[in-house]
Amino acid sequence: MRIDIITVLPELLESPFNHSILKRAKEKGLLEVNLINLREFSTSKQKQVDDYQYGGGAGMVMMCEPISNCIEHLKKDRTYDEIIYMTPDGELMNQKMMNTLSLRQNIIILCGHYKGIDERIRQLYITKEISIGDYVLSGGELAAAIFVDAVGRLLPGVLNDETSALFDSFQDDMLSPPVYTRPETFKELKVPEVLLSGHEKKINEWRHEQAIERTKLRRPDLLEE
Ligand code: 6GU
Repeated sequence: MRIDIITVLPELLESPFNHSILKRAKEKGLLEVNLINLREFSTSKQKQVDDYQYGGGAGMVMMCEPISNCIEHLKKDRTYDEIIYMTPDGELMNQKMMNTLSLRQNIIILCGHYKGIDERIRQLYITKEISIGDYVLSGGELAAAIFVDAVGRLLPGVLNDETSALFDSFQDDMLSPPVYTRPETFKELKVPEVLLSGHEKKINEWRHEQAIERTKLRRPDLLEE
């Protein structure tokens, strides 16, 4: 998978993909992340990318031309399966969406800033709009980083048995059961007996029950779906 991220703050995204699982994904050639500085596609001398909004009101709007120039430039080299705009008024990100998008080959992610982007860019180019939650960030970059992490770890070959995505929270619309490691007793708290039993069937049953219990308590909305 190749992800091209269009941003006015490439520095903000230089580190997040160079550690742990995503680093391995890149080293294995399974994931390529490119940062594109939107300012380089501005046609003005001052490298302007935003302007006052028509109709008045506080807050700048990201202009059409630099974004259009940038996307057209990228499209010369390859076709994109998806051009995603990260925005608080987009569709709420969830695991199902990540599973689907992890099957794409080439993706552009456009990070919004200020009051957002000119509506015509959304009409002309954007194929999907994603929000990471009901709160407002100062820009789409950190949301884009979350997207790349969530999708990158699902690419075939990225995770091994130890880190398998099969049993993730949300993968079956359920939260994960509690987990324990050594020591057996910590500050008088014991690891549940069944996990020490070596009885695989009982352990799996216990984990399943705990997952249901935890989901009922914390996220009953997941069970209703
Ligand atoms: Cl994708 N962008 C911004 N700026 N704020 C957000 C968001 C995205 N998702 C939730 N809040």
